[in-house]
Amino acid sequence: MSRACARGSTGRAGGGPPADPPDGGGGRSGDREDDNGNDDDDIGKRDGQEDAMTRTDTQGAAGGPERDRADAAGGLSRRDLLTGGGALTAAMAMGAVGAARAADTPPPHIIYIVADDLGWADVGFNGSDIPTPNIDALAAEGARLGQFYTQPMCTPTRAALMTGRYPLRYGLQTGVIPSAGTYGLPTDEYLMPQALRDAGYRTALVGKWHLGHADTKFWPMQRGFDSFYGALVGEIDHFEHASHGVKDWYRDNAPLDEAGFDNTLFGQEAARVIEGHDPAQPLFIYLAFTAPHSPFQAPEEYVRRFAHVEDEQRRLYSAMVSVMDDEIGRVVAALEAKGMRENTLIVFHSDNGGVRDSMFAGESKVGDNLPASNGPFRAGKGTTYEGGTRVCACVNWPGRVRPGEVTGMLHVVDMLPTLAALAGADLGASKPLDGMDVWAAIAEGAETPRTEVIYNVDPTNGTVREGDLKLVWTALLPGSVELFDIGADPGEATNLAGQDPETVAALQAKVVEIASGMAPPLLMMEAIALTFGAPPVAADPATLFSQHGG
Ligand SMILES: [Ca+2]
Repeated sequence: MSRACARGSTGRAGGGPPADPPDGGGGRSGDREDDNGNDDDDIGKRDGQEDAMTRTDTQGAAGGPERDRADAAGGLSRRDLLTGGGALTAAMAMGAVGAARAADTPPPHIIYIVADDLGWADVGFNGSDIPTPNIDALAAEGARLGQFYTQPMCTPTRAALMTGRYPLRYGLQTGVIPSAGTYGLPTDEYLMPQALRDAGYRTALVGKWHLGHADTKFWPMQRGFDSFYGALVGEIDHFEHASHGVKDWYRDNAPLDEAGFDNTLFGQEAARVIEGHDPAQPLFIYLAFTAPHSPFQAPEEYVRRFAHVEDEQRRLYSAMVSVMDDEIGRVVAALEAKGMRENTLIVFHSDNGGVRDSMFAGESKVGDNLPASNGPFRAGKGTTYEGGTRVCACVNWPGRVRPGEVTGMLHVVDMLPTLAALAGADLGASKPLDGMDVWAAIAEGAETPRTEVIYNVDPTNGTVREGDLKLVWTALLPGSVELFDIGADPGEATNLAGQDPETVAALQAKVVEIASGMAPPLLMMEAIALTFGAPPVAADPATLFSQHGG
């Protein structure tokens, strides 16, 4: 079992930053030792099959008694998996994983698409009445992920994706970075674009970042992206490209002033990047739409498509989803025109569930009749119920991902080690990963190696799942304890806590253990600093007593 797998559970072996953290430009440092003093040659290599591709000397030459015994039994010995002599057999045994890692196969281009606050049931492939033919085509010809989990909100999910680590490890487990926030994803984390760039990829962020904006050290091009086009904060006016009247629209590190609906511009830009790309170099585009996040806005021609939808918010929300779907179609067409489609892995998922409580809609004013649908799942964004964390998701790579539904548990932290293995990227500079390589589950429908999920642990809530049993422990007074059997009751309708106190106690102990090791939430630390460290703000004399006629 790889180091990543061994640490894929609640345990976080070791800790502390790498001896030589990557610099802001994603520079790659040399060999280093891991927390246990081991050379890092194997770190980031996920499974036996990778060893099979690369090792030829660890166990001696292929052959000899052990190999003979395995051959006689018609099976694979451990040595088969550890020696170059067993590479072909191991690749066959591992199916697409081995195939994807074969030396004569170039690493895939990767288009990683994230929607913002999209409800689980708001894509055609999950039964929506909003037509999403382009996304549906990716899902139909690829793997639909039936239990793909994210964090409950934007910033934490994006951080988990970039790092392969739960946000509670580095202080992003609570809330999102607000427009007034000064913190960001800590710069000693080694991010997906750094790893892929170090492996030879061209890396482009098109869309929303939301991992730090107040200091340029947090910006995307300082974190591993070769180019950046889009917005830094979490919520902008989709036409004005501004938050609270402050422009938030950039090309690379320079502000940009242009007209247009942001999600249309994102699709156009991604297509432009593809059109201008030399296919000989692997390409990574992180395409992070702002649709269908509030404020609910869309170009008029899209709103007209949904004139039959009576509710105004649902009409606008549907129009936003439709724009995103069209733009995904534009991107796929650009890949086809460039002859890149066959070797391009496309991932699509939402960053969290649809909003079902206006408290989590963001800074925009929204009406009570919230438009997103999470289908059978309880609640939505901002909560650790399934509606907030189990998101619509699919993965497509022609000929490499077997069409069908993948039913096992997967988490967004798994995507970094999974993509790194496909890309031949080394994660030796990463801190201990929570994610694990889940490619065999995605590509072949193999059993997922993930047996548990930490939905989140922060000072207000601890939610963990082992197997099908999920504890939702709300610590914020007056508090509540709920236990659900997700397999039998995915809608979380029946609280089993009273019937199974032993499981509750065991999962609570686990939450407490995780909480005792977590990093302090940066949002709360900033609030405390504001409380005790900020200069006083004097009231404007012109407004004093104005309401009292003074
Ligand atoms: Ca979001």
